[in-house]
Parts: sequence; structure tokens; C-alpha cells
Amino acid sequence: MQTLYFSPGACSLASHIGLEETGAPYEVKPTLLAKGEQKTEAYLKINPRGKVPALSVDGKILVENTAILTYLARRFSEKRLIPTDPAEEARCIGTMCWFSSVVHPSYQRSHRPERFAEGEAAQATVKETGRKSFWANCQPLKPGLARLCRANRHRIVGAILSSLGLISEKKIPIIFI
Ligand SMILES: N[C@@H](CCC(=O)N[C@@H](CS)C(=O)NCC(=O)O)C(=O)O
Repeated sequence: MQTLYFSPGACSLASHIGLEETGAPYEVKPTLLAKGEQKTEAYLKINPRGKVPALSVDGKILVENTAILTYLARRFSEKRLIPTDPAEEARCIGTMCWFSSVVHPSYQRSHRPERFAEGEAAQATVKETGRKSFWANCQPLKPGLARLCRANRHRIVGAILSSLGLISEKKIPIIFI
């Protein structure tokens, strides 16, 4: 049995979409970041890092969107969620890594500046530079997203793109990070 620990509006949406794409049955355990449920003793036993998503597969816990999505793509290979050619697969995984290591942190700086700097002025700078980085990071994605939608294949990357939601330069959607 598969169980997804997720929070609505958070980056766990990427793994959630991936799970849906497999068509396999799964359970969900909402873990609400707004209520701090990712820091409860019970959840820290699932993921000691206190982050969503986490996917339990027959009792084995997987964390990190890139790992979860790659696992799902390989486990349900008949769904063709990721390229089979090794170099193309590496490119796909590289895109997911870029989301989690570059795009997501820039978003985090714009929404949680207090995690990166002390004092109002410093936090305002972190927030603004985070917002600008996030926006700049998203620009090259637009044509790729359109192409993916048209091709309707290799949907794992599409799942990650979708998890960003609708964005605009001035208003980045609020999600909990
Ligand atoms: N690199 C991780 C990021 C996980 C992450 O930062 N999740 C956020 C939600 S978008 C979280 O759980 N934040 C809660 C917190 O930091 O307290 C992944 O891709 O799974």
C-alpha cells in the first residue's frame, strides 16, 4: 500500500500528481503545514526533516519529490512517465533536481525571508531578491510547459511544473514552504 503525506498548496502536489498519473491506489494523510503538523512527534517519525512530501511504500518511507517521482516512474514504467533512454532520463531528473535545488529555494526566500536573515531591512532584501530570482527562474519554463502540454507525454516534469501553479511577476502564489 502507498500512503502520501502531503499539505494542500505545498510542493507535495508534485508527488501527488505523479501518484495520480500512475493510476495505482493510494491513501493520503494530510499533514497541514499551516497548523505545524509537519513538526509533530508523530510526523517526525515519518520524516525526521519535518517536510512534505513523504511516501510510504509498504512501510518504507521515501522523501524528496525528485526521488518519489523517479521511483513512481520506474515502478509504473508502463505509464511512460519518464524517458527510457538513459541520457533523456538523466535530463528529466536534472530538471526535477533544478526545481528542488534552485527554483524552490528562490520561492522560499520570497515567502520565508525570516529563515534566511535577521532584521526587517535584511529580510526585505532577501524577500525581494528571492522574488526576482524565482520570477527569472520561471521564464524559461513557459515554452517547455506549452510543449509538454501539447505532447502530453513524459508527464513527470509536467507534474513538477504544474505544482508551481499560476504565477505572475508581482504576485507569487502563497504556498507553505
Ligand atoms: N526538496 C524537497 C522540499 C521539501 C519541502 O521543503 N517541503 C516544504 C513544503 S513546499 C515543507 O514541508 N516545509 C515545511 C517546513 O519547512 O517547516 C522536496 O522536493 O521534496
